[in-house]
Amino acid sequence: MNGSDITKESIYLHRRKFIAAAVSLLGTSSAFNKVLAANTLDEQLTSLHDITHYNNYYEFSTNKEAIAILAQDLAITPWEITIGGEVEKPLVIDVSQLLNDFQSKRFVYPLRCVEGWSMVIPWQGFQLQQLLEKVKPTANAKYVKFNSLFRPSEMIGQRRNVLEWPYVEGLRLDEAMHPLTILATGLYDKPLPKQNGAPLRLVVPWKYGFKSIKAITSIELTAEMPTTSWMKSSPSEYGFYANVNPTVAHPRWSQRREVRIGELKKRKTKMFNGFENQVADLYKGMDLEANF
Ligand SMILES: Nc1nc2c(c(=O)[nH]1)N[C@H]1C(S)=C(S)[C@@H](COP(=O)(O)O)O[C@H]1N2
Ligand SMILES: [Mo]
Repeated sequence: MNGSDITKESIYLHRRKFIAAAVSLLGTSSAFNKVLAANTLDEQLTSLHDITHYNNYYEFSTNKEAIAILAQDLAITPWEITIGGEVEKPLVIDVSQLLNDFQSKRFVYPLRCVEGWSMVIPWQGFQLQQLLEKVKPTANAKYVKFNSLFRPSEMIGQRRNVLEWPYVEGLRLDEAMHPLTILATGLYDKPLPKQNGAPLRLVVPWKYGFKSIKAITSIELTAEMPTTSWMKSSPSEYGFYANVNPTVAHPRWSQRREVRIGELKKRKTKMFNGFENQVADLYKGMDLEANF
């Protein structure tokens, strides 16, 4: 084969791939097209060092810089995950099997903590939707409840009642099924660091960071809205929805601005953390101030 044939063939193959990709996009929901756009978020990534040394993980400590050290004592193999409640096909699976079953992709998302700082994190993971489809939610399922690990022998922050343990979070089923909602298994092309919630954590990019629960051990589909750890600890400050919203202040501070870790000047916080086009429909007709 001569050089020009090779060129022709590679152009041909390229075209074939392009057409195949275009066809598969046409065949999927517009929501998924928007996810692709989100995946290529054109913002500078926060450094790996900052992502792994400035953490919130109360099971270990309320000191952000201490978590990178304290979390290394956590044993993460084996790690069983239970998925049950209002589902037709409950599942108990080791996380290593889960990683085999679902192919990981890259999702670059901003993470906005309710405290007023943010980072841009290149996650690896898969859509929660894929896992939920596998267990087949029943018609009664309206919410998804997530539990974190309770193991005070290794999670020394659990020896104090700073929160009710285990850490519990929840989503409405349609939020959980949204294509932007992922289970993260890695970041920066490496397995998920322990301080970031290894081996499996939720990431919901349009909500405040506390919804993105780390070290998940069980997922339960429910008919009733679950009460989360933060709702229990301070119901007037932390609601169930926790959508990023610059116009709804926290009772003790404004949410209009945020510090991107690594920068000096504050940025304006964006509605739904920049994902308004993709998620606003979920809350049509809802009072976002009352449902904070
Ligand atoms: N289990 C558990 N998950 C958690 C937390 C926690 O204390 N325990 N903190 C939350 C908060 S407040 C934030 S801002 C993010 C921080 O994630 P990161 O440390 O990976 O940046 O994790 C969230 N998930
Ligand atoms: Mo947070």
